[in-house]
Amino acid sequence: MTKERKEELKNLCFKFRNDLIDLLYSIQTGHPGGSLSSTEIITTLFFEEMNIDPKNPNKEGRDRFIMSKGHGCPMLYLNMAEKGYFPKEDLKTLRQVDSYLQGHPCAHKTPGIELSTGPLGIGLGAGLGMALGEKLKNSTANIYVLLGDGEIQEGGIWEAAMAASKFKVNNLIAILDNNGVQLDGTLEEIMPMGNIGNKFEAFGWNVIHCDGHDVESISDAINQAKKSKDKPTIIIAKTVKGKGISFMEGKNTWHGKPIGEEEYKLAKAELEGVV
Ligand SMILES: Cc1ncc(C[n+]2csc(CCOP(=O)(O)OP(=O)(O)O)c2C)c(N)n1
Ligand SMILES: [Mg+2]
Repeated sequence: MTKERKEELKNLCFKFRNDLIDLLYSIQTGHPGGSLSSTEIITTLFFEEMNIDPKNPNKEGRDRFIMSKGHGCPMLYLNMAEKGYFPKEDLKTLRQVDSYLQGHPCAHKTPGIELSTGPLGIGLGAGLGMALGEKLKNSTANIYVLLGDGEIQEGGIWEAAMAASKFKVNNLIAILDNNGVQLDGTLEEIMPMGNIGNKFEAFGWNVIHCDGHDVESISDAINQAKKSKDKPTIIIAKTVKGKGISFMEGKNTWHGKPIGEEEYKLAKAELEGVV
């Protein structure tokens, strides 16, 4: 990745963080923590790596993105609006009754959403099905599944992991938003996951580690994943929940709570200090 391109993507991520705070403050609901931790992952996929066409969201042979940790979708919507899937103007309807931008992604309502999610643990199995389907069509499309680290405590994740290695779906690329925090506390407090990379390796996966807040590190990991010949890949992206807003960083209390007026002012001042 050139220095210029890296700078462009970093600026885009900065803008998305800023817009996210405005948006979630304005609607007084939504999930800041897990949206902020996946900013660079989603932006690298949508603006650097994925073969997609917002003007033709169902195009044959397109890459797929599944937001398995569905609660983080405000960041996904910001990326999709910037990309041109729907008007930016509509973002302000987020999580309102009758909006097509629901608090968890809805494939029936929103162009470009490949799978309705919200109940954790379903995205990897669905992604495996899509990966197999693409292989049957001799397509070169890749299926990307964004998982939360609390989410992988769901049993269905490990059933999908077993089957994915059996079926050798090298076009399935899971990315783990490894922020170490879930809804009610840290993973260590709630359900320690031990060495997640070793667990996936034992299930027959190709395991790659990257810095989940460095667009170049994420992009390199994805390009390495694309070279896998006969194994699905998991990219374990080290992240910080609430990244970019100091008082939200690493705090499960910011998983899903409305941003108050003072907190909003503090967050904005902090973001403005960055530029
Ligand atoms: C099956 C299921 N159980 C519980 C929930 C409620 N819930 C929503 S988000 C969340 C925590 C998820 O933590 P993690 O996967 O680490 O997400 P992140 O830290 O990236 O926000 C929980 C328990 C849910 N959505 N689905
Ligand atoms: Mg987490």
